Amino acid sequence: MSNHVSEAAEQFRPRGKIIDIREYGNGNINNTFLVTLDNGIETNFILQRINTQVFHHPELVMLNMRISTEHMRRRLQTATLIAGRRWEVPRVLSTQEGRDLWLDPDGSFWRAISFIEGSQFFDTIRNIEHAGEAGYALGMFHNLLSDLPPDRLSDTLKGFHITPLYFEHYNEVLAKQEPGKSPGVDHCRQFIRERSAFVNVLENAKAQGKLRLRTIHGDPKVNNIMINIITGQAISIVDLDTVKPGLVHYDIGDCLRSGCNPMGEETEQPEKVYFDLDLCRAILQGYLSIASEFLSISDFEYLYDSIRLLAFELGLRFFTDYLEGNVYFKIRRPEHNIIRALVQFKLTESIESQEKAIRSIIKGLR
Ligand code: GN1
Ligand code: MG
Repeated sequence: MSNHVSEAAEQFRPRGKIIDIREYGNGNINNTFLVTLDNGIETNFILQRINTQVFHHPELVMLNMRISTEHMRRRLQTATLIAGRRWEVPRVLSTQEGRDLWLDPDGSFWRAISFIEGSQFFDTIRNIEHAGEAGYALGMFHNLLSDLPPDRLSDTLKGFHITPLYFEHYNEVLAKQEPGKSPGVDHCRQFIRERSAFVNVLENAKAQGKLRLRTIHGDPKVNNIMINIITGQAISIVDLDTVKPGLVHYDIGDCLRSGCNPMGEETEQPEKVYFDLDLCRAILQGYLSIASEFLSISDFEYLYDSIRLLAFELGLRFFTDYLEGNVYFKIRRPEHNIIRALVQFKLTESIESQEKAIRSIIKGLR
């Protein structure tokens, strides 16, 4: 466990005695812990050490989190959106000095967030109902933030989901050092080469004014969607580090690339990966049931591309990180990032081979 974790937990402890701290979740960037308190009833909170190699301005990350969560909570009080449903917005917890962050003696930043009690997450979608709930959760999130002007938020991660910039960086990494040859490396390089024009699809549409910036989540993968343990309904979407201005297409694409891959993004068997159309339909249905009102015709036109692009982009990011010596994503073995890349590229291929069917699902839901 990281240094200073118990000391950090003490900074945010509202009331009660800390009885347990354990590593929690499967994040690729920050270190996350679940802290359990004994304060009559057992309660938990989430404690995280922010990876400042990735997030250079943790204070702006926290400010974005404050602005967006407060906005969502205000909307929830007036909205008629959730008739009969429970929906929770994670709360930022303060230190005893009233701050959002605690800086430990080694220079690490810590922050704490409320835990959504009575909920659990899954790394893959279990069934059609779960898929619908995942889509609903993202739609709910976009809906609650649809009237928060994106320029109220800072750009806390420059270039995030700007695929042409990832592509440029990939080419720089290649130019610096020719990677050794192996079937995996050769396959990835060719796969990327064949799609070099496609990387611009969303950014071009943005530049042409066809798609506009909104407030987005940035990372709405399946395991960030919290499911009510009893009812199976989605009750929250967590991991708000990347809430910032962006295209909703990044979110929709990311949610689908994550949700429609029944093998999961951490599978060791890339050859078995495929994109599941039934899950795709259910996620989109859940999403559109609450989000279609603010999507334009041209937003719909780019949905297919966003699904294909976000799978491809994540593969490109994993592969680049592999070539660069794993400087961004945490790994558990040396080949981890190239296997992850192969998984996303196989998923991309499966999306491409089902283009017609995916477009017709989208058309049917408009
Ligand atoms: C990272 O740390 P985690 O697991 O929440 C990454 C996402 C990727 C995801 C892939 C800030 O998210 O963009 O989709 O890994 N987050 C950042 O699992 O780069
Ligand atoms: Mg994240």
